[in-house]
Amino acid sequence: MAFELPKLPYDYNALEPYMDTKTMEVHHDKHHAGYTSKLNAALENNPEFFKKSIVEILSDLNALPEAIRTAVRNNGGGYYHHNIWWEQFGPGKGGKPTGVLADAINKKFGSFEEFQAEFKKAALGVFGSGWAWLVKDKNGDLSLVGTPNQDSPATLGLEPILGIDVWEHSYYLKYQNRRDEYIDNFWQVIDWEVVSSRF
Ligand code: MN3
Repeated sequence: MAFELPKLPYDYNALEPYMDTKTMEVHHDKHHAGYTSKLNAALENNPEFFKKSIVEILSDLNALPEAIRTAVRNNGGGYYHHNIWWEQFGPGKGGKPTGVLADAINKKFGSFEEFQAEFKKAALGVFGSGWAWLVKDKNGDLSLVGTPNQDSPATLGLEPILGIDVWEHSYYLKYQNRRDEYIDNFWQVIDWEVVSSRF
């Protein structure tokens, strides 16, 4: 059973004006689709890995034959991260987290606004392509990490709660070099119910 590209859970234009339609089309139908097909191609001759979840695979890259390890690290990471990416947004969302996630954020960062500032710093601090993440460790503690390329928090034993894709393909058509504006607008479309459910 090959890995499948999930359908976008809303229309391509649903996150306008914060994420533009053209970027959504290319990002989902070309980039995410590309990671998916390249992941499947990499695993083709080692089909036993299709029985594992993508998180299980990324959590133990050393279990993979060396010849396909880099391809799976890159494309498996890309596949997994974009699955998380689309799920965490929705039209008309935004606002702030509530409940236990809000409490944990306040405890760790002081306030939601301070968390946003630290998250932005992490996202701006990723040099070149990569992601910034709010993650949970094995003790349930929150922290922020930046990961280059498609390297995964899963490989570090961390669970992603919220991620921002800072590859240029995620924002360049609309924002060009203005990564900071893209990060500021990212909050407008976050579905905190989905994000909270990961915590
Ligand atoms: Mn991307």
